[in-house]
This record gives sequence, C-alpha cells and structure tokens, in this order.
Amino acid sequence: MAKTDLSKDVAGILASLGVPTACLSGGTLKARSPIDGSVIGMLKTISPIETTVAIDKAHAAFLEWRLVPAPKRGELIRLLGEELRTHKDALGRLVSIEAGKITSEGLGEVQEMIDICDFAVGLSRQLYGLTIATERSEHRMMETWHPLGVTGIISAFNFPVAVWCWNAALAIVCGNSTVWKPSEKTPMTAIATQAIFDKALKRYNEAGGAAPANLSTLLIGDRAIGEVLVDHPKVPLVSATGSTAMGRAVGPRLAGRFARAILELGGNNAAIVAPTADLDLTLRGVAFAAMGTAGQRCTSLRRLFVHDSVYDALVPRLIKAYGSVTVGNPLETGTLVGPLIDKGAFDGMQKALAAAKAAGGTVHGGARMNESDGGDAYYVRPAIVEMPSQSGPVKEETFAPILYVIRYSDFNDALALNNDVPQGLSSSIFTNDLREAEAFVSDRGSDCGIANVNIGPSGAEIGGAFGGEKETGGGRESGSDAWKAYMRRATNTVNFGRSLPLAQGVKFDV
Ligand code: UN1
Repeated sequence: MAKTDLSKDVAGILASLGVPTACLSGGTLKARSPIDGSVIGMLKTISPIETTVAIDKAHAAFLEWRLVPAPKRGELIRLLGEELRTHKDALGRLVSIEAGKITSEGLGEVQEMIDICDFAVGLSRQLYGLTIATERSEHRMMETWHPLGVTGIISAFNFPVAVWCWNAALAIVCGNSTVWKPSEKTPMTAIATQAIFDKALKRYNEAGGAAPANLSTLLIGDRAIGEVLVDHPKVPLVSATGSTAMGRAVGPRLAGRFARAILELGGNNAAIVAPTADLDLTLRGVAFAAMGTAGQRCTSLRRLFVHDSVYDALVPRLIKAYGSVTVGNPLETGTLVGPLIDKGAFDGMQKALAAAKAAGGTVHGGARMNESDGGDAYYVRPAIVEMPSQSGPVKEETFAPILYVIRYSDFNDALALNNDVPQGLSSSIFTNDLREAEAFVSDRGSDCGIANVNIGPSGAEIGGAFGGEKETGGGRESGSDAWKAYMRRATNTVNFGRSLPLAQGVKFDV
C-alpha cells in the first residue's frame, strides 16, 4: 500500500469545513483510517453527565423548533442539501479515508444524504393526516401529526453519515431535535457532518429563520454515552443501526420506558439464481452486492442459492471474478474492494471461513493481502464458499466479504432457504420467469423488508422505506411513510353541532 499522510489529508478536509484543528488532537478517542491503520486524530469525548445536559438542551431546542411551520423547517434541510452538494467531494473523501469505501461509494454515500434532504424538503409540505368519516352528525374526525421530541440516532461505521441524514433530515422536518452518537470507529466523518449542518443552520438564521441552538447535537463517546441516550426520559425515539447484539441491549431498555425504537440490525441477505436468469446481469449484480463495500453493508449479499441447471455456467465465472477483482487502496482509481474496517473484522472473517470449512465448505479466496506491510490495515481477497447446505456460519451475519453458495433444484426449497435464517433485511431473485418473480415478492415469498427482482439486495434508493424483519429489528427509516415514526399522531373529534350524540349509541342523559 503506498504510504500517504492521511492525517494531513483529514486535517485539510476538516479545515475546509471550518472545524478548528485543535478539535483533532488532545483527546482519548483514537480515530484511525483502515486504509493504512494510521491514526488520523485523537478526539475528545463527552462524559455521561455532559451527555445528560446536552440532551436537556436538545429538548429545549425541540420545544422551540416544533413551533416553526413544517415547510419553514424544510427550508433548513434544503440548505443542508445545498451545503452537502458544495462539500460532497470533501465529505466523500473523508468517508473513504475513515470507513475505507472506494471513491465512488464514498461519494455515493454523500449523494444518499443529498437525496434524503430533497425527499425531506418535499415531505415538509406533505405531513398529511386523514379526515375520517364519523358516525355522528355535525362532527368531524381527523388525524393530526405533531412533532415528537428529541430523536436519538445511533449509527454504525459502515454508513457513517448517510444513516444520520436519513434520520436527521426526517426528524428535523417533523419538528424534532436530534442527538447523534456515531460509531467510535468513524468520529471524524461525524464531526465533518456536524460542521456542514452548522453551516446550513447559520445560513438559515441569517436569512431570518428561527432555528434554535442545539437542534442537532453530536456526542463523541463510547457505549456509556449511548446508554444515557437510550435511558433519558426526554428522548421518545431512538433510531439505532448496528448489530443484533446492540439491538438486544437497546430495544428492551427503550421498551421498558415505552420509548419508540427504530432498529436496523443485522442482515443475512440472500439471492436466488433461477434457471431463466440472465447470467451476465446476475454476475454483475452478485459481484457488487457481495463484494462491494468489502461486504460491510447491512444489505450485503451473503448467501447465493443457484439452480442446478445454471450452477456450472455461473459459479466458475463468479470464482474467477472473485480472484481477479482489484482489492486495494480505496482512494486509487480502479479499486473495487477496499479494506476491512479493522482487525476485529478480519478475525471474524477468518473464524467464519474456518467454521465453513469444518461444515464441509470449499473456500475460494479469503486470505489477507498485505501482510508484508505489517501494518494495522486489513485487506482481504473476497471469499466465495461452496457449501453443501445452509448450516453453521451461513446462518450468521459475518460483516466481511464472504459469499456462501448453495445449489438448489426446487424453487420452493430455495425460497424456504431464503427465509430460514434469523435475520430478515434484504433479498433478491434473478429470474425471467414471471411466476417465480411474483411468488418471490408475494405474501408467500421472501420474508424480508426488501425483496428485489433482477437486482442484488444492496444499494437501496432512499425513496423506499428501509429496514427489515425478525432479528433485523423491524424498524423502517428513509423514504415512503417512514416519517410517521418521527411524529406523534393525534385523533381529533370536533363537534360543531348543538347536541351531544355519543358514539356506539350510548345514552347518558343527566
Ligand atoms: C447499511 O448498510 O446500514 O441499501 C445501510 C444499501 C444502502 C444502505 C445500507 N442504501 O445498501
């Protein structure tokens, strides 16, 4: 790996966003780049007591912000979208440096932020409630959607900024304030994002807007900070993205105080390759979904069920593609697979590959590629593993580029295999058979939150609701009507007559 001084690069990016250099040193949280394992900053962290105070301030901001009309709230997010457009290259590069994404994916992540801002701006004029027929004369019944309160956001390293934006853009147009705890593995991109938000807020207020301070709060710290956020009575909603283990810790605590949870947890996403599949298209779809982002998306393709009749036409080609895909520095043109985030990810991958072998799997690839560097960077040849059955590690989510391939002969068996894992995020089928395609997306088909036809399971657009079932947590973020989770619904019945008819024909004359 060619050595470059990434910390200088990072300091330059943050300076261009107006972040004081002093913020990047003197703290205890080590920010590192998976590109070469180098330290790119030593960041100060917030204490649990300071976190409580910050959340109280965010609540005060909410009390003011909820009074601003929704379309005017949308204007702030429009400006955020503009600032993101201006700083797309800088933030995208930072995502590449801190999360290890290839350049187009780093930029794509910022594009995803811009897209959700555009969506949220439109939404700010469409927070519709229903008018409902009432059974009483001279009455009107309607639904009104009100701001909810402080929205807690806990995000993971693999989408270090887009997930914040899916939540924050919606929460803010919905009249909420936000408090964000990013992954400890990606604090720099969070600091940069907050700086970009602050620019939008400044412009908004200079143009006569009334956005309160502390509308968006960033908390850099460890798990204890997340726990304060989860337990704070003034946080009615926490949207948390991460492992199922994290969700198991967060979900019951929120339920215990009747707070809402949007949980976007593990995925173990599959694709079925049917006899009629367009194999060229399938090859490309599978390659991106399984190897893209070095297999570190929640939506990454991890299991492939290939029909007997096309197995020999597809799988050797896939193995070849796995052997030749360019793995390396994600900032270099031509690289398609960047590094794993850290040693923990590498160890997890090797453990899963050993377990797959023990369960009868034939492993192609998977070795570390830059051992000679001796550094704290982990590049691997993506692994494709031919498995005799869906067993052992195949049922677990390993956050690394491992694709398990299993043969099938009957469509219904493949469908059953698709659903026979604890997770339920995303899924897809490659087929030109209308019956199979429709069955896959039907009520007896895939049990996942996302079910695609002739595209892989990853790379969802922001316009749809994003999330999944079972151990994926059940939450929905991003598009469609996901905004409703960020608001509270009131049902209003208004009597504009002079009598008082009671519902259900009840008589109560005093
Ligand atoms: C995630 O991996 O946490 O669908 C989110 C996708 C992206 C989002 C992934 N739009 O792959």
